[in-house]
Amino acid sequence: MTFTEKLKNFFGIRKTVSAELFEELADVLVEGDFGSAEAFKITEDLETVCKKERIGDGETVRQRLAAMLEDILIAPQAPNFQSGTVILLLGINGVGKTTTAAKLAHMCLDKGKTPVLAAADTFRAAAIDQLKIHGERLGVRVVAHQRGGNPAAVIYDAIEAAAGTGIVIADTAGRMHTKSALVEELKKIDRVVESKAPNAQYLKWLALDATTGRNAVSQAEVFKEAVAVGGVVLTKADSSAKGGAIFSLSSSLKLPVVFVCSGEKYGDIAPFNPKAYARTFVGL
Ligand SMILES: Nc1nc2c(ncn2[C@@H]2O[C@H](COP(=O)(O)OP(=O)(O)OP(=O)(O)O)[C@@H](O)[C@H]2O)c(=O)[nH]1
Ligand SMILES: [Mg+2]
Repeated sequence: MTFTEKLKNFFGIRKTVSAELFEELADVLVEGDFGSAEAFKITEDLETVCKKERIGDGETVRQRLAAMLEDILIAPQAPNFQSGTVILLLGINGVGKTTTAAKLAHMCLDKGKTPVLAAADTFRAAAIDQLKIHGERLGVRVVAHQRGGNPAAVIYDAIEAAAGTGIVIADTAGRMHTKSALVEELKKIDRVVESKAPNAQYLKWLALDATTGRNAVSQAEVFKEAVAVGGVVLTKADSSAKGGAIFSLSSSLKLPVVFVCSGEKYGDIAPFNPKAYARTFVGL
């Protein structure tokens, strides 16, 4: 049973609303990767509202919960792919950074923009080739150096290649947030972009795997602290993730989800919709 099914069942069997329901609900939310303090807070607020409005059936409680959850989520600003934008994708290993870079390039093409992919994962030769293959398929220029090269220099060259009109989409190497040397390297990349394109719209997005659970919050904390990440791309949302950690990104870190990816194809990316996310979370 997926978490959403579990939550759906939880409300389905409740014909009456009692204090126990809210206590149990807090536990269920924690099981769904909600932060525990947040789970207790929201169930308390929910209980207050339900008492005040004399709500007596589980289904209406569920509707109210969905509305409260929606209110927690920060609505992202629709990204504006204006000319000269630099997008830096970062995150831990295997979360879908390279795939997302290709999806964003595809999206730029759709909007009549000229993307330039920067192969700033110089760690593995295969990573450079992976991006080149996407570039060939999409008909998008890929700026790459040799394996082992300086990732900041790759982005520097990509910014030159985009010449202020294209949109640079930089893939970076997967790095554990717990490895400080790797996080330092990211800061260096960030400084180079800031000084090379001081007036450009510069978007730093953290790719987070939807199946990660509470660890997503730790990853976001570290990367936000390091380079002031401004948004999250939630990947692999097609998997049966529990998804409660996303609420903490908004409530504790003030970090909006910008895009949600739900498959491996170029078109499997969509702007984050807080209402849909909150409703799906509770099984509506
Ligand atoms: N189901 C699903 N799979 C995805 C999604 N995004 C990426 N993948 C798959 O996840 C795997 C890793 O994707 P990559 O894009 O290579 O991830 P990465 O973050 O660049 O990985 P490293 O460079 O090794 O750190 C690949 O098999 C992708 O096809 C998604 O939204 N849904
Ligand atoms: Mg990659």
